[in-house]
Amino acid sequence: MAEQDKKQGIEQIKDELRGMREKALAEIAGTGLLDELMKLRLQYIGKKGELTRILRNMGNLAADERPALGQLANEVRDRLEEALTAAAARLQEKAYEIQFRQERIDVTLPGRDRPPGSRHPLYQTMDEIEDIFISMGFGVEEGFEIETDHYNFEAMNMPKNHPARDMQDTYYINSEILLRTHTSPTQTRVMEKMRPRLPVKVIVPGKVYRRDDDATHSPMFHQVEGLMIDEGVRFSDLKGILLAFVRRFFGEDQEIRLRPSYFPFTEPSAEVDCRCVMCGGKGCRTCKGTGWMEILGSGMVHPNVLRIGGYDPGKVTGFAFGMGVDRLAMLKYGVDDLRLFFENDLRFLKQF
Ligand code: 2U9
Repeated sequence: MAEQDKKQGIEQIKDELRGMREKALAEIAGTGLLDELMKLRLQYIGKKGELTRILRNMGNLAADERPALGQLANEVRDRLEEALTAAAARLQEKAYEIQFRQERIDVTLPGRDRPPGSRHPLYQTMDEIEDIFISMGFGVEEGFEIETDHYNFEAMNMPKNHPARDMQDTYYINSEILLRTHTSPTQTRVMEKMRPRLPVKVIVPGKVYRRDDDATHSPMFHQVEGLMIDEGVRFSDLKGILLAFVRRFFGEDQEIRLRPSYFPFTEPSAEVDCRCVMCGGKGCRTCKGTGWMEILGSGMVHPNVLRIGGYDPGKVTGFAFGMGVDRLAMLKYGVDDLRLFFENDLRFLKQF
């Protein structure tokens, strides 16, 4: 009788295992969520799960019966493990499919328009001026916009109380430091760096500052200044270089005219005119009927300026010139208000 009980016991447990297997397989097949699969794994074959609970009754069985039950339990565990793994792979595959569908990029959509920028007309003009002088053997140097009183004025033959200092309404930072009113300080720095080597042949483009603001004056504007020092440099060299420049910049049919002038840092000095670009020299509103437009200042470097820069005015001579880039750009492109260059309205800038 006891034997019969045990027989029933083992068959009962086996049935229970098989029942559990079928129920678990159905639930695994039925779930659509990875989270749920994890729960089913714990519920059926986890340490505290169904399988463990059913096998707890194995204690009542005879030792020789246990292996057969152990084998079935292992088969059931392996079968469920296999089903769980397969289901997980299937669900992962489905999740990827959804993710790929959501993240799909339509490569046939038109691209976003990013219109290219362009160089500012003032700097196009500056580049052009630089290229012309580079082709004639000049180097290009950019100095500091914040300068000392010494380099901006003293070294340019304008000692304190010199009347020419009034002509240049200066932004002072303190009594010795200022915003440069011309690019000349850089030329003196170049001379100091170069000496005693010859020739010195350099142009200096850059921003300069003066307290001024109307249709033809801006508190910040642009200059290109040039300097050439060597033994035997003559006024005719200056004239030749400037004529070559004007012809390259405004056209090969150009002429220049030099008028005597005064600058503290050159002696003699001359203002340079070229034929009016609007009327070609016939006379119009732009040139006030004269047929000529003023475009440059120039002269032979003053002996004091050479001396301060470290060169002996008894041995070498030099010429210098200065031009306002903003004014040249206005003339070249027929712009009648300087302020257009500084407003950065794209409707204006796009025309260059
Ligand atoms: C050194 C020696 C001499 C530079 C020069 C001018 C004449 C001149 C103006 C033109 C239009 C300034 O922008 S503007 O208003 N410049 O007339 N500039 S000679 O002379 C120098 C420079 C450096 C060492």
